[in-house]
Amino acid sequence: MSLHAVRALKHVPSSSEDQFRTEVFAGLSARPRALSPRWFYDRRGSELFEAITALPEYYLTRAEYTILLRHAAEIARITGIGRALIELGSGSSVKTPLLLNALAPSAYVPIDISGDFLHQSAAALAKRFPALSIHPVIADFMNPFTLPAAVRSLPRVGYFAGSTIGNMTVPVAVEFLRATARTLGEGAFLLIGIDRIKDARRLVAAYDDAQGVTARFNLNLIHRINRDLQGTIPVGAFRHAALWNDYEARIEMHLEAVHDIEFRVAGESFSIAERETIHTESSLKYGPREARTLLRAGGWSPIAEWTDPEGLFALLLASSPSSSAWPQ
Ligand code: AVJ
Repeated sequence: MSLHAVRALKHVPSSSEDQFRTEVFAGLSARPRALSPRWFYDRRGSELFEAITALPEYYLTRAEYTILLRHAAEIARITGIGRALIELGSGSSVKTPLLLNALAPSAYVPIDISGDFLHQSAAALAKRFPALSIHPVIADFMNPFTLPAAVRSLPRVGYFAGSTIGNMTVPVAVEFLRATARTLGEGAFLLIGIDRIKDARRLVAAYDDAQGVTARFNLNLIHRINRDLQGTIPVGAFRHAALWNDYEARIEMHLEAVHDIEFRVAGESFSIAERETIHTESSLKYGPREARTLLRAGGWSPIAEWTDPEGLFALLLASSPSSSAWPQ
């Protein structure tokens, strides 16, 4: 590379800021307007999400924790101990130790797109589990990635917590599951948390809590646009809206304009009319059979599942068939 090229690169904004601007322009120009929920998670957004997981209305994290508390030993009896544990989208700090204790993995591979967060949580786990060999990988697990050499010869179990799969459309979820099956290889297990369809009021309350933490989480996206993309959006002109879309079986979060607004983002002008919304997140929910069908479509065979006592949330265990297995 020539010196000139190196200099030029220094002035190119970081690729993620570039991508953020491109997606915000596209999302605000589209109809309906929509932004990807992955932009929620700047530092403040990650803190707000942590606060959400402790809310009385947000049952998901507590339910999954309860399931692991009660059933981790049984999970370990099925998978066996000593596998490599590959956590997709790590940082579920409270749940991971329960699995580490039960599965006694010979290696732990947390995978996350945010390097900062990844190294911070890996360091915390290293303190708690000094004998555990930890190999953090910075990657977007939606794209193919290679596992660290240290775990290549070990049998694997993947963990995808929190019903994060709910943020994906069904075709994207299927593609993700297939890519994960390829990465984890033959004879692997996948442990995946999937939130269930339930009473609409219960669902909406989980995404529109009384303390307004989820509202702040949603509105933080406006603050982020203003900060990172020199936006002039009046934050008070938007309100948080959460609704249950029964036909699509998903919770939708929107930012709804409370009056007509005009603003600029990175030099571009935009206008939004009163009551128009920006769709910021979809969180798909699955019934028991639908969840199993989703896993099968993604190349996995469901073999066991557990729920919390109220049946709000499910943790499913699936296996990736070895190539010699005849489909049953
Ligand atoms: C992290 C995607 C599982 O959809 O429940 C929580 C994110 N959004 N409250 C979810 C979220 C609003 C969460 N996931």
